[in-house]
Amino acid sequence: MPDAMVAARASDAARGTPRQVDVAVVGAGFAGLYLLHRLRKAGFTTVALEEAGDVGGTWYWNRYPGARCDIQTIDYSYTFDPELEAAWTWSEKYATQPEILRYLGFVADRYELRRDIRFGTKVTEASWDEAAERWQLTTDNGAPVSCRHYIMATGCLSAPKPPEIDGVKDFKGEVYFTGRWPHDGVNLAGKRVAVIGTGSSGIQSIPLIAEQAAHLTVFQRTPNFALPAHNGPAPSDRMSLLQGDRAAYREQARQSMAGVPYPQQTAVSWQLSDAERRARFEEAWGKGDLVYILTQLWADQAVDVDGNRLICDLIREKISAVVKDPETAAALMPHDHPFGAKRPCLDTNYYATYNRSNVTLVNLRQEPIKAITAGGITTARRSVDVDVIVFATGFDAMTGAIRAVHPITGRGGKSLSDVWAQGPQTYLGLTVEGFPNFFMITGPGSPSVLSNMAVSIEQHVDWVVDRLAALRDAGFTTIEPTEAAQAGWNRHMADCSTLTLHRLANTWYTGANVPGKVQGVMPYTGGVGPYRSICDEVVSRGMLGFRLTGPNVAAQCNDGEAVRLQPDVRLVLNLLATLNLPPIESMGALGARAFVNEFNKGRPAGRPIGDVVDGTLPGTDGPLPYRVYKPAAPGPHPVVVYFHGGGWVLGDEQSDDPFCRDMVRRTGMMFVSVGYRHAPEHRFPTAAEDGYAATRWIAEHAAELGGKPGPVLVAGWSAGGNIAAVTCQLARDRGGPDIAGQLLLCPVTDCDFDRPSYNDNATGYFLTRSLMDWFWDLYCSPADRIDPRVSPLRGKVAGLPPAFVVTCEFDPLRDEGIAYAEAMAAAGVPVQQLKARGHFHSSFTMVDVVITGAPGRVQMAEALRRFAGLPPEVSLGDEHSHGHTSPGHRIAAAAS
Ligand code: N01
Repeated sequence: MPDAMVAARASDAARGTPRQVDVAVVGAGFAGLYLLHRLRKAGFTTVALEEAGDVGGTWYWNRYPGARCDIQTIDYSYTFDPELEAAWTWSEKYATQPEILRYLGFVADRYELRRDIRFGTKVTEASWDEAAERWQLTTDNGAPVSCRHYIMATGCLSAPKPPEIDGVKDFKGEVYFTGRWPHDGVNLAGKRVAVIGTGSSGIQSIPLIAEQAAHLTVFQRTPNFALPAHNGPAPSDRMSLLQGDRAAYREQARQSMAGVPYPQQTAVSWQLSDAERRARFEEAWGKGDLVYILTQLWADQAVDVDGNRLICDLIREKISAVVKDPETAAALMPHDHPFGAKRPCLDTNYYATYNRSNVTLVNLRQEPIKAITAGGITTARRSVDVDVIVFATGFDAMTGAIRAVHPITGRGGKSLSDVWAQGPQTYLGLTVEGFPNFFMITGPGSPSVLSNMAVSIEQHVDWVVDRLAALRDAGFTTIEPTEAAQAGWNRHMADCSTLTLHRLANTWYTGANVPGKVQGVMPYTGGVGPYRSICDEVVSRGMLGFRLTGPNVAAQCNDGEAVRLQPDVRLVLNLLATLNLPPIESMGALGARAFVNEFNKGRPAGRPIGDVVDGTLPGTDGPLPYRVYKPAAPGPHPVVVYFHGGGWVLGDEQSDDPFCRDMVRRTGMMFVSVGYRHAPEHRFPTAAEDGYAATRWIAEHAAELGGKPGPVLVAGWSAGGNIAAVTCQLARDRGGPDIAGQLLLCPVTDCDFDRPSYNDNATGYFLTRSLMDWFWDLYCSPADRIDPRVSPLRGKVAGLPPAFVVTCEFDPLRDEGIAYAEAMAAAGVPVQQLKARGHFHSSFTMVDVVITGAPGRVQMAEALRRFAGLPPEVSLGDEHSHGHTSPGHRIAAAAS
């Protein structure tokens, strides 16, 4: 219904006439204020409904002693107006809550925002009125509101979590919640105080409460990592970067992973000596900068448990150096989660506070709270009498802020609570299918709390307001994501959650802190810059995944998924695209080899294993080089003969080094990588015959090489997969050697270029159709191409060893790999397939770059162990948990 008719109908209404606006916003914190400013500038009529008595959002409510931001304030600021930036100077590196609240008040005054905010007003219900195409809101204060668009700027941590402890009502003393601290302060002097909870709020407030209280007892369920803030003036190095080129500094933040302008680390932990790692750690510890220590030590710190554990150990050392009582120190050391998987805290004198004589730590893991009584707190071992209890027990995060605030009813009477019963479902973290014209700022599914909120809020608000303006200009009155787009985003979210270690901790990020809440990683873990580019891409692809309607325009729906690639594959391909490399096939064979060598130098070094030994073996026409990769555990180990990729033209026995090392670590088996001869110098069937000859020699000399005598296994990637497959056929036909299993990773199996994957993935995924053409031309004449020694799909496939065949969705070779697996299975060969969704030809060999390839390599390792008759345990490497495996982890693992 057109706005004018709605307004006319509304004006007829009697008492309680709704206030008509284009856009209603809930919340007047960082997000709500910027929204009001942008909406007004874009010509929309607006109102913000705010429960509090003034602006500030989280900074209005969280007034407990010690409350500060944990992102440096120069970064935790609005950047949309250079004049605003020039008009405000922060007094400290980490501003206090009162200063941040003053800043938000200053912003509200500067842009005269308060006139559009209705304070002291809670929305009690929001319903989508299908006929009017408007949201109808009721409130607990004043007239209802009718709006075309409804935007939740409710923050992620605004719904405090009940303490879930029996007897709170019986307590006769004072009770405070850090998230709802009295505005006129609390006098704790001379009182016996209990603090329950040691998250950021507890850790920030405990040192200051200890200074006032007669005695402070801290009830800790889970220790958290805390780092000294070293507060003071803003660091001069950061200030000079900002002042040197403010625009570039801000832009770098917008494109970064966490919303703070730091570069991506490239050195991996195992490339650094103990001394180098310690030096990096000490520097970070001295800086007092959460984002720095979370991102700048080594590249694997946030994605790999081994790289992460190094930091955990160093922090635990720091704790034991500060806390004098060893038992207290031990209780304060986190062991149950990777560093960063739960939000670490910035502290001032936190650990040292436990050296005070008026502070006691109660370890609830050893003595859980049984009840709160009239006089204090009773644990399994003692009763502690207190005058005051401070609950620093956290929030029903992300969804709580939206879902629990008020009933939201969308199209067809659907309730948001029901739609989210199994966890939040969103498209881009901004919208929900079935809820037209409904938006969330920093909602679940967006980077939000895993980023500098100020940067994410500006990006969200800009995106939403720009879209609303564009819709209005085009005559559209509704916007809603499609089911397919939302399902795709949820898959992408699950894919992203395998990138980091957040899934391995019980936190409010996963909903694990609220009993009964469905668990899964709620914020987007793919990074701020990538997220921004996806949102932009959705627009440039014609509002991909949204249905737009309007009274006088044809409906528009360009349905589809925003991201079909695995998140890290997308980053790799985008990076390659920006390099604008000439096609490999234009370089000539020598040039291409030189290019691949250079390219490989830029990748992370392979991981340490037991031993690496080079040698040569007698081939049919002379020696062939090989490289043996041995596990650290004493042998002898089953032997895997490995053939590298490179289209029969490129690479050598060392060129898949990270993959071989990774598989050795995961399988506990020995890999012998063979340097077979290359085209065009040595054309078909040299590579195949070299592969077969090498396999036979290795099988015969397994013991000399340090391996286990008996059947060998073969494995190979790409053209190497081709050689492995051919070797199995030749071994069957030529009387040996005995091969116990074959791992074929994206193998070439046929000379036919007509299968769909050759067209679907002809360009854009690094291995192109044209490059494959070139490889074939260099290796094999057209007449020879149907020979099973190069097209094993055309050979006899019965009687082959059991196979594990991996194919990647975005690979020209996908369909011929699947065809080979199916042909073998049809011929009675035991075959298992891994059809890797969202992956490209190089996904699994780009170890420590394409992190989402790790679960696939776990499956490959399991298959190889099974073929070798070994028990199924595989070293999960970056996959295993620090003790507890959260359901979120299981969700993520299942999704990949
Ligand atoms: O909440 P939390 P928070 N019995 O959930 C414990 C942001 N923030 O308010 O871990 C006993 O982190 C709970 O124990 P466990 C920041 O993003 C930022 O401190 O569930 N204990 C945990 O120790 C932060 O991450 C700043 O075992 C119970 C604690 O209470 C987020 O807000 C400052 C319990 C809750 O920790 C939330 O921080 C403050 C029970 N029944 C907050 N229930 C800045 O510096 C819970 N706990 C910007």
